Order: sequence, then structure tokens, then C-alpha cells
Amino acid sequence: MSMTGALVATEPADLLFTHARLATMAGGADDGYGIVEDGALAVKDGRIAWAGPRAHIPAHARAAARAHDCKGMWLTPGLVDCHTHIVHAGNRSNEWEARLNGASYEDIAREGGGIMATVRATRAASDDELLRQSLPRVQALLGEGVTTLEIKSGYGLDLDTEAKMLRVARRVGDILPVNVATTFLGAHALPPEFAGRADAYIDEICERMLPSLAGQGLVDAVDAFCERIGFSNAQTARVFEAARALGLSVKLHAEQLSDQGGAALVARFQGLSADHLEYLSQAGIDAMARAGTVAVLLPGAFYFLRETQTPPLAALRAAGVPLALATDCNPGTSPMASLLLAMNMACTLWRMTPLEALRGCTANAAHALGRSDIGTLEVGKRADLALWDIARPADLAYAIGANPCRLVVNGGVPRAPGVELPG
Ligand code: DI6
Ligand code: FE
Repeated sequence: MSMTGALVATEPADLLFTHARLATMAGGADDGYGIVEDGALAVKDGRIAWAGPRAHIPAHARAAARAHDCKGMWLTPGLVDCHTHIVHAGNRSNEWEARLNGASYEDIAREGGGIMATVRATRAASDDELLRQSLPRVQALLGEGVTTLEIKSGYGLDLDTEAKMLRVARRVGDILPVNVATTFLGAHALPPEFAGRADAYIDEICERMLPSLAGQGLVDAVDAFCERIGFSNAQTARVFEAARALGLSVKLHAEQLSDQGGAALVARFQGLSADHLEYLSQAGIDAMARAGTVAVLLPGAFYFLRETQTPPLAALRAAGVPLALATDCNPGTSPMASLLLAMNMACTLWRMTPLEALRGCTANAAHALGRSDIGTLEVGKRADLALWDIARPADLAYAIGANPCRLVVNGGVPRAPGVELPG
């Protein structure tokens, strides 16, 4: 797709953005932001029909039914949050406060805290209640230009509750102007019903839960937590085999706390992404590079856990592994509903560049979801856009807590950043 090329159709566009500065994010790792100063962008049938310098606007774009004067503000692809656990009930600020007051991890575990506290709350919530608690977090993301959101299950750990989480995730996408990609994370933790029988729980996932949920159309991809405190490499491989048998893509929480060879495993299954990766080895990097698996880095969890081991950024860059960023929004290790803050953290904590951070929340995050129709401003892609009142693209990663988003467009439909919640 050429940036300035016209679609075959030359009928008048629906909408033309003028006086915009474009950061198209098109092109590869060496191509910068894809800046077009004094640019314009035309939308037709929810897709980008033309993008380029104002001086070259073709007739079909100039003839658009409506025009929007961007007044020199910056137009980027809509942001993509490609790793979240944003649908869950309750929160764990009580445990966090207790720990800050001196309680030990064991004290909290003995009282049934940790992931299981969120599992109990999520099992107890109705569909409506789970939706009601989750929507404000999604609203916060949408206010910062997010147009696509991945949502994982994994706080149900039984068929009914995993189905409930995924149904609620789908409803988020029906109610709010955001594209939702669902991920089944049944292999997140061992439910109490299977205590001491992890392999039997993996059987349950592979033989009953995954086929049923996929049959209901609730699963876009499959994830697992491959870790000493999660599931082994061999158990994860069984989940991936079951996903493959159903034609579903896989991704993995890998190398977050220790090196389990998870990145190489998910690469062996041509996985979309390996996520976290603080303890990633060179062998894992090489396997990801060969398979085209995206590295999804999660600075919120790194920050909240006060992790000190940095993901191997220099080696990932050298190997040409695409880098994405996400919030990991979850109640235990990353209670964060700001993708702009994730960008800032990645630059501040890890010395990622602002360009890498923005690419990580646009083009490469789209890649991590297996979506070639979003993530850049190129002809033919979905017209998912964000308009920012900033001096230059680096401002998106630079400022903390100063939301410069002024307009969001999803599938060609413009909206104010602040979305209303139902009821
Ligand atoms: N890694 C994490 O950081 C979260 N899940 C995972 O696999 C933790 C989730 C939680 O504590 O609720
Ligand atoms: Fe996660």
C-alpha cells in the first residue's frame, strides 16, 4: 500500500481531515514516525482512502462530504493495547496496603489473597456486575486514544466463569467504540478444585473448556502463564496443541519471573507474541526472530513489582524482533489503565525511544494481535485515528498525566475522547 496512492474507487470521500500533521507509523524500524507536515487524510466507508501532503489532495478526497480542520494538531493511528486483563471484579488494594504496612506475601496467601481473591470476586459477579466494574477502566483507555483492546480471561478458571469473562469482553466492544480481541487464558493459575492436579486441569482446558469456548465464538487467541508459579513448558505445549487443533493463534506470558524457555516454545507454534520477557535468553530471542513473534513488553508490571531485571532490549533490537507495549491492566501486578503512562515508563525505566514506544502501541501492537488492517495510517486500513494537541510525537511518551487527546476516530466514526458509559 502506498501512502499517497488513491484507492481504485474515486468516489467522493466521506470525511477529510485537513491541516493535520501526520505520524503515519508506516514503514519499518528505520523509517521513523512517517511524518507528513501539513498533511491531510481522507476516509471512505470506514477506511483510509488517502493520506499525504495537503498540496497533493486528489479530487475524490477534496470532494469529501465533511471536512475536519485539525488546526495543526498531530494525527496518529488509534492506539492498540494488546495485553490486558481489564475485565475482572474487585481489586486488591487491600492486599497492597497490607503489604506496605508490613504483611508478608505468605500472610496474604494464607488469607486466600493473590490471584485467587480476584478469581473469587469474578466468579461471584454477574455478567452485568462484571461489565459495570470493568467499563470505567476501558473508558480511561479510550480517553487516551485507544481504538483496539485485547482482553484476556483467566480469573474464572472454570468453564462458566471463563465464558462469562469472554462474553463480557465481547460486550465491551459492543457497548463502547473500541475493537476488542479476546484471549482465553484458562492456564493462568491452578483453580482450588484442581489443587495438586495441574495436569488434570490442563486436560480440562484442552478437552472441555477451550473447545466449548471456541465453539461459542468467544476466543480469538489462546494464552498461558508459563512460570514456576504457573504452568510448565510441557503443560503449556499441550494447551498450544489444543489451540492449534482448533485453528487458534497462541501467545504466552513468558520469562516474566524466570527463564522457562517459554519464548522459544511460543515461537515454535508461530505464536503472535511472547509477553513480559524480563528473563528472556538469547536462544529465546533467536527463536522469536525466526518465527516473527512480537515481544510485548509490560512496564506497568515491572514497575509495580519493583522488578530490577530489564528485558534484553539491545539484543531484541539487534535481532530485529518487533517491540510492542501494553498496560497489562490487572488488579495484582499492573493496576494501570493508561497506555500513555506505559509509554513513558518504557522510555524512563528501560530507555526505549519515544519512537519505539509509539510504534509499540500502534503498528507493532497491531502485529501482536495478528491484525494487518490497523496500526498505521495507510490507504486501505481501518480509519482508526487519534488526534493530539502536542508539539511533536515524542510528547506522547514524555508527559505524565497530561492527556493531550482531542479526537478519536474508530472505523471512520469520530468521537470525543471522553466516552459516556451506559446507565
Ligand atoms: N502475570 C502477571 O503479572 C499477572 N498474571 C500473569 O500471568 C498477575 C495477575 C494477578 O496477580 O492478578
Ligand atoms: Fe498479563
